[in-house]
Amino acid sequence: MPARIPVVASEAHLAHDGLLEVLGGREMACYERPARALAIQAALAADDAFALSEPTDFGPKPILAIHAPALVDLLEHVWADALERGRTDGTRPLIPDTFRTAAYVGSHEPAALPGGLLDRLGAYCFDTATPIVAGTYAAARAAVDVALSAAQLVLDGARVAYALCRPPGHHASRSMFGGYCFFNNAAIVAEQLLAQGAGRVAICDLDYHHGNGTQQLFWERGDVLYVSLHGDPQGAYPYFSGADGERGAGPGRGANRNFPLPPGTDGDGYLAVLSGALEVVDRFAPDAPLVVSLGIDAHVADPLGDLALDDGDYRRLGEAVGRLGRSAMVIQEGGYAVEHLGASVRGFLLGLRGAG
Ligand code: SP5
Ligand code: ZN
Repeated sequence: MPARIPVVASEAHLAHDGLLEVLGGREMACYERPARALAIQAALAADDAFALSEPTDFGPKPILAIHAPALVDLLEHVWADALERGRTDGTRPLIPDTFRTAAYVGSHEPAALPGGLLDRLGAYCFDTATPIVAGTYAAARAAVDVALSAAQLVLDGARVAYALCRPPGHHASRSMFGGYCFFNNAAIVAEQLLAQGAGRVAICDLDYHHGNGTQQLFWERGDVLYVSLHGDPQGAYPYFSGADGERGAGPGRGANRNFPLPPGTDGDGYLAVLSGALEVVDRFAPDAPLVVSLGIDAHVADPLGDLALDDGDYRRLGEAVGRLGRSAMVIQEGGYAVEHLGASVRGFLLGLRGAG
């Protein structure tokens, strides 16, 4: 029997709950909810091919290698600050209502930010779908520890490890949260691999949505390759990034590759594009384990996506990545068809590890 696949998970995400989002002018229960991670954990715990463990505490330092201190500080203190100032009664999540967009700031920098942290939120957030509650900061910190712990297991010899991160990360950039994401778990892992001696790290992002945060973080970096398959931003969130022509800049020129997919793309169509993306990874020749940002929202049943993969296709995706013959750490991003998450993640990981 092949070695069991390590799975790192934390319970801290359970308190990132009671979430609401505003979509299409409607307030609704947030799609990004604890049941997602619970479903994945239950499916993996029921199979002895997997070995569950808890994360170790890496502290704030690896987060500050990727994110601005002001963002980390804001996320840590905004809930208590809003309570103290009587800006919330604590029964509703915090969602910014006024956004400091580039056009707003214009040329009259530097703008003094308001003292109230709730008022400040819109200077660091890009959507109305990323609610903050009392447990959000601790959950986001734990998700980073989950990702770093899984990475450590691969560095220690596992060929594949899985980080059950919640909240997800790939929409978060240096000074901006959004898209259900607060800290960019995959980017933090990539930076950590470099700090531990790697020279070239590749991130392969299979979430349905473009990882605008990851792209932005490494846009001018030649030491991190970012390759993403996603719904075409001509119609798919996050709308303002993810086109094929976005290839990076300066030393990062060519180290960013986007593969937008038309609505209705099925498993065969996805795999055909994926093989081209994996060739880009292979040519980049990373000298560190592969970092996979895995979303399950390309699934046909996903309420936010418009692609057409099924549970079995995720095993084929894992097999395709496995054929690179590299070790890999898989980091959970999105995926909202809760009843399909367990089987799809399990299939991906088994496919990735391979039979042997
Ligand atoms: C990590 C992740 O998957 N974040 C995704 C965030 C999506 N946020 C809301 C997208 C709104 C798109 N509206 C599409 C409605 C389709 N019925
Ligand atoms: Zn997504």
